[in-house]
Amino acid sequence: MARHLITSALPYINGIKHLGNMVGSMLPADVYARYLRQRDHEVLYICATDEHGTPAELAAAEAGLPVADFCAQQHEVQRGIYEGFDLAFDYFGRSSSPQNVEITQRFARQLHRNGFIEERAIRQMYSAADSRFLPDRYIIGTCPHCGYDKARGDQCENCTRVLDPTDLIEPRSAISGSTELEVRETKHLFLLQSKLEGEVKKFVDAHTDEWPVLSSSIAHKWLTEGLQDRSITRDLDWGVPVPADTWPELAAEGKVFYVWFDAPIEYIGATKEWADAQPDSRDWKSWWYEADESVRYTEFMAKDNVPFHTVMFPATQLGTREPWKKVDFVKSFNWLNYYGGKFSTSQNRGIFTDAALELLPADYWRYFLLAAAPESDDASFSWEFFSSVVNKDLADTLGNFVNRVLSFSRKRFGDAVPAGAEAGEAEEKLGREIAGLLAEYEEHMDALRFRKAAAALRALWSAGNAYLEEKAPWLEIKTDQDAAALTLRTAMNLIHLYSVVSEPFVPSSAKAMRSAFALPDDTAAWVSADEARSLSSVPAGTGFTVPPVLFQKITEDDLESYRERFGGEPEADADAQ
Ligand code: B3M
Ligand code: ZN
Repeated sequence: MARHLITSALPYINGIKHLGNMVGSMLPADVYARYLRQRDHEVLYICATDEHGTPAELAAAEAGLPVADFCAQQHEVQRGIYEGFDLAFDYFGRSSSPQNVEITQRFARQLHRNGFIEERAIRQMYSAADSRFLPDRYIIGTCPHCGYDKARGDQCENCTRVLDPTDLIEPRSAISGSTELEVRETKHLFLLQSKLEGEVKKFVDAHTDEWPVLSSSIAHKWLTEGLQDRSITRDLDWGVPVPADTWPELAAEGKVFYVWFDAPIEYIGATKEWADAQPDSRDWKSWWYEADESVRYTEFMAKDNVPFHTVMFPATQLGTREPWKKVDFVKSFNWLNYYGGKFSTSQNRGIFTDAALELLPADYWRYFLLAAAPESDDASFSWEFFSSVVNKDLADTLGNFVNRVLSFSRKRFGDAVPAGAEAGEAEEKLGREIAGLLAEYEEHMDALRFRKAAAALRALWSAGNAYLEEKAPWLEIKTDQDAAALTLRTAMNLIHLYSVVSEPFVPSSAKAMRSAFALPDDTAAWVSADEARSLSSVPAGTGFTVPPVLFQKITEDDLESYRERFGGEPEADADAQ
């Protein structure tokens, strides 16, 4: 059995995330982690809040709180929301943890020892209007590559290229809008990525065939442009301090590491937080340090994060000359748009994760987001699309099947699974079909193709409906009780199978389905092909209850009120975050 290390891009602390963030990182990682656990793999799914940097400082200032308090509070808020989404992290840490400070400083010392960090005097943008040095992302201007006019100084989110603020055409302060930017000299640490370019290229090349095109093409695009040495320190109060034992002068000036330097290291930091939090203090190193071949590391992220994970973090790891575990598979996502425009944190447009949960249970969102996952291209959210998926797939196909079968059987045969006739040709055909669809579903899950996996899952649900329509137990019962009982027993076995295979997508509904049956010691352990074919894991005589309706349909009235509350038609050119 493999040991699966899974991480999803760390949600930034400055505000509540929207559904586009959710579908591009944490949700698919959770689905994959749940699936692998059900298949009896050892899984460690790690995530954390990304807490350092200017946006955190500014958001704290706006909230009138010291930044440490603000982060502690927002961490709890985000944690609560992810719990509401049923994200089963093994640990949800904080990049401001002492563990991350320690490991980040250790990385920096090692990189320095090996000649990959250099101190350089640089000229940096200083905004007189704001009386401060402006961090890269607080300088906005026109992207020299694609012409996007709201590119940030660290990266253009339109073409994903990583930028330097001095690359921008017509730069201005994002805080005050002032164009009165003056250049001042200050010292910073630089990561000499140019020296590591060959090694990073070798690393990326070794994975190109396996990674999704989106991941490898972004990595290659970045490598083709050549790896630049990058400044990895900032003049901020909030961050991992530059270690005084190695750089006394910079430490005395209060320099901290750039947030993108310590954030990926927090994947390791959070694993140590997890280990330290266990009463028997677990082993974190076997996942990360001199990990053996059995550890497979999969990362989940949206496309703008790909350069940092495929190039910059591997460069950082390689340059330590220590045996850190590097990523095996980078699963990346395009954007989920809102009515064709962009979800926007800054403009409060689209649906935020807290509001989503106030409206409807997590399973509705989980299933919809994955069924419409922006894998091969950007995808677009609309309330009409959302409600048609929920109503058709969840309410009509899955939910209705479960309630119809269980209530009908209860009415005719009482509160235990009826025995009825021996399985016949129709059941054999059904079993073969289910086993085939299950294999298809597994294939997509193993390959992390979530949209296709959702389609295969839906096909499994539909096969049950087709069987039920064909056998029509409500007619059979008029002439042949045993035939009707066989149909219902088979359908109940399908419900149990659905409860297992649907668990990664809709965990709480899956649990409700599974617990309809009085099966002692029943677990969500994965079904084998044989079990799928024979459809007999719920034997005749098993007691059952009829669960409340699993999925409520979204009505026209609901739609109307959602559109009104969230707005249906954003302007096409509004900027995004
Ligand atoms: N926090 C995502 C972002 O804010 C960033 C991910 C870090 S992953 C190490 O764009
Ligand atoms: Zn651009």
